Amino acid sequence: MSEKIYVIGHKSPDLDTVAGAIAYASLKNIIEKTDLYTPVITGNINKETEYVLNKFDFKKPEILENASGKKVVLVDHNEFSQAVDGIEEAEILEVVDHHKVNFSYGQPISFNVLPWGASCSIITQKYFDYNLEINENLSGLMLSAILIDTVITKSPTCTESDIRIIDQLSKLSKIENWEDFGIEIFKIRSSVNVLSPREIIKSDYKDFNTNSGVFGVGQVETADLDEFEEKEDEILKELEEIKKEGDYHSVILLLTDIIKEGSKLFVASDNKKKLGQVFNVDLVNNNKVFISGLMSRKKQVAPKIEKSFN
Ligand SMILES: [Mn+2]
Repeated sequence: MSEKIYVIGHKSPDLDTVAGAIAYASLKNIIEKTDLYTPVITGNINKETEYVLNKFDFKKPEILENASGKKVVLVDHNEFSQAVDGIEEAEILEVVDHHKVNFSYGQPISFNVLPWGASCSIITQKYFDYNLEINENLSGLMLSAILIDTVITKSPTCTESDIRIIDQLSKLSKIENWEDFGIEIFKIRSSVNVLSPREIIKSDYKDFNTNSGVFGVGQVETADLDEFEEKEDEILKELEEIKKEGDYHSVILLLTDIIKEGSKLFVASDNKKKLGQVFNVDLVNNNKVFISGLMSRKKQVAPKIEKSFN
């Protein structure tokens, strides 16, 4: 028996990472006429991912704790700081992603990065390129992931290609009104009453390295910011805790309101003045502030902080 090839997304798996691993493993198995490609995840999945997997009849992928010595394909990330433990000792065969590139590897590999709104858009396009059929459930799964990653096309990361693919998948999955369907998934994501402040911050959370240390950014999209009002103080306290534990210079939560199209920024930071300057707001006297039009961690938050703290 040949060795399994693990298709895996980033830590703190979100829907695009999980759906991307499932869809890409299945595509690779078809085109290479094998069953060695196996979708796996780095840890527990969030609520909307569980909901979508159930809805479209997919099993939750197994958790791979450590990739050391294993063959892997990376989807939806390329930075080692966001990858499964043991990645330094893994054999990386391929990367399919839509994030900024921070990757170097000692071998020539297939490296597919496009500046699109979701990994699942890139993977859907690959199915089209190979003329492969995408069944109703797989279409629904990938459509859901693209809707979440592009904030129902409202994120500045969303491209014309994503919108075309959303339309195509919506036909294939027989989900006619994808906007309503997107809001349905976001409502599940932000039923906050049952979530602890830490779960809110960590449900979709990423670390970034700079010359002046590490910062972390969590993001939660919601159809109603007011739902979070009662938890704001606890969220700020928890950010301070996480900052201490992880030796961060800053930890940030973006609560993104998909209807108002802006985000409330919550911060714990050693340098609130500098961080405030990044966004043109006062964070010295306020640990939270609403910024209109701020929707994307990837485009509007992480690169700006990296630039200013490097
Ligand atoms: Mn993604």
